[in-house]
Amino acid sequence: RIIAIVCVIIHSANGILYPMESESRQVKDLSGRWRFRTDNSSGRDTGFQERWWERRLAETGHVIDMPVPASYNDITQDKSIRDFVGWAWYETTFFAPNAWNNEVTNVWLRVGSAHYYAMVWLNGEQVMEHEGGHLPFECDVTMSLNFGATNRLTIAVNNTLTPNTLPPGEINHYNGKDDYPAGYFTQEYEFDFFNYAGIHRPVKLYTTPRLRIGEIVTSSDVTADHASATVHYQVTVTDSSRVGQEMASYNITVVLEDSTGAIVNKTSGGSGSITVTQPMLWWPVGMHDQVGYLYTMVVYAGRLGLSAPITTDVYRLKIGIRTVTVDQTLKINGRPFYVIGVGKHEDWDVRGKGFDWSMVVKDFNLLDWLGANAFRTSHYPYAEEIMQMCDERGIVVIDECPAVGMRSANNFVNKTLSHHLNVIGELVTRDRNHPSVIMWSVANEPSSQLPPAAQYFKTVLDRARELDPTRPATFVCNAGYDSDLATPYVDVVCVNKYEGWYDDPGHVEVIQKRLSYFLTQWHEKRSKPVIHMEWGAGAIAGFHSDPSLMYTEEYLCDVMREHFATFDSLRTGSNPVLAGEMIWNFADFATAQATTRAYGNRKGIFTRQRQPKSPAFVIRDRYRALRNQSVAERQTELDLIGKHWVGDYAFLENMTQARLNDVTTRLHSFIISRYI
Ligand code: BDP
Repeated sequence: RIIAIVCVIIHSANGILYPMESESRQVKDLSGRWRFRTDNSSGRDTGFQERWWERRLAETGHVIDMPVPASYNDITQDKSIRDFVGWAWYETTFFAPNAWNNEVTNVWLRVGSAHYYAMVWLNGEQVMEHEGGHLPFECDVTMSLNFGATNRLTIAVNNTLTPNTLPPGEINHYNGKDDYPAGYFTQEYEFDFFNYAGIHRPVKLYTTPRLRIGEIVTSSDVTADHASATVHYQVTVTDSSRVGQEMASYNITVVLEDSTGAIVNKTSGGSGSITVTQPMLWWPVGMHDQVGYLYTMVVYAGRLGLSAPITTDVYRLKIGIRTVTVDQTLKINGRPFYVIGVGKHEDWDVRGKGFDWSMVVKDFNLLDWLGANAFRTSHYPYAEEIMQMCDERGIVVIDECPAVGMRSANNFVNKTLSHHLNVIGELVTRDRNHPSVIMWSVANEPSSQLPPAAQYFKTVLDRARELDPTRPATFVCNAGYDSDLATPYVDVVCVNKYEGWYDDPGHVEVIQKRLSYFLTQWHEKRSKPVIHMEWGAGAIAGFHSDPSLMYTEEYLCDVMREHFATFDSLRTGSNPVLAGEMIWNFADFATAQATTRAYGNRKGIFTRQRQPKSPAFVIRDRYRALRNQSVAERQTELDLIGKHWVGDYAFLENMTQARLNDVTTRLHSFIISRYI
């Protein structure tokens, strides 16, 4: 058997603030070149029998260099490492400064993510265990560190998927099949991306005072005229030096600063609210000229001293003031928001799913080049650094759980459900302060036509809304509108359909009729806004034909034009069917090897190396036009109608005549379409 996973989760999902430096906190990044070996024993359990964590990994056998963060699969020339299933062992050493060794400092070890199951030892002592890739875990390692000396950190990760992991998978053993090699097995899964494994995000040490800020939860309300906002907050403080003793009275001060660092307002107490008059709202690209405006909430925590409060911890959290609501359509700050986005993957050459700033910044530049205003973290939570960039760049995020490939009834059982609820807890706790996150997606394409799916998804969607009442929740559906059982519980209907590809392959001439029928049916059936979350076609860069044929760049261009015509007929009017569109996929990506995949999935509008295929220019024309149109409309609405025509035309003076004409024309047609 390959590994029975038995464990106790030691880490706490309760408060997992991103490690930030401040006057009371230091961060030490352990990224770099680690030592690595796979456990190739037939049970993959020699590492546990021989207790590899108790000595230097090099003493247990041959070790190789392995970068962290990175997936290990594509780093070497060794096929057995690319396709390895089971326990892979990592080790690094680091120095813990003496300055950290004092009565008032705690040191935390935080793993940004490790796929799929991870066990962590520090100097031979087990300190953590965590199930699930894509989300961080951490613990207090103060008592396990050698201060003023070298420390050995060992992390074992196991990429084995079972019917109850998220995502699920299965190990197929070929025992008794004489025509296969002895002990042969394969890992199978129903999702369409390669199951990259390893330590995917940075491993960090950070210090906090013993009395520290553990958790900050924020949300905001904005008045209809946008003239005033209220920022609500809740701060949890913990004091590890006083566990089991009567807690001291904490002093918590919360200061809100604008983007220049000027103080907007301040208050004190563990929970409360701050009023902001004339707030700078957080807007996504395309809705306003001021995109991604962020305030900084500075939280000071300490004890009440005899004469004055003694501050021990300071944490700065970037927040955006904005609301998300759903009625007939999706609204940000009370204005209709139309999603023009992409489905993505964390997937790059060589490093696989490993976090890499060059790739991340490049992707954001491409999103801007495209004119996109959103993406979905298909099909798992992305790195926190990516979420921070979305906040700053005004890119809206639909934040997804790693529940993809739930295709059989044995995925909808209590064991999976309880893990799913944990994952939602970890995800919401990690991401709820990001203004860019406008909706939770609890799964992608589960078999929601199966009877257990109804109660299952009601439970997980309710959990998401219970943990975060400020955002809508959904899952992405590819069951039929007449067979799905779980969309009654979503706030926005999100559907995938590949018209012209999986449906009617090669027949672009039927796309408009069929797609329009399909989306309208969903809208009528559920009376909720609909986002077409995945559509597209395979296009291999450099394949050309006219008339277009499947797999050529021209074919995807044709598929796009037909979709755009349909989308335009459904996104306008007083009760629009469509609230958004997301092309699948931003870039080509690695998948499991299959006869239906030619060196991965080729539906990207960019190659895996991030070069544009010709469809990228087609979509760019559309997204940029929609984005600009929407800027002009919203700006007009805010600046003119929002002020009730009271004559504040100062902003017009700075416009060129051409821009003025443009705004005037758009304003005219906008008012006619919206108000007359
Ligand atoms: C959809 C899945 C997505 C796949 C895509 C495809 O949600 O993960 O990559 O199909 O087949 O069904 O390209």
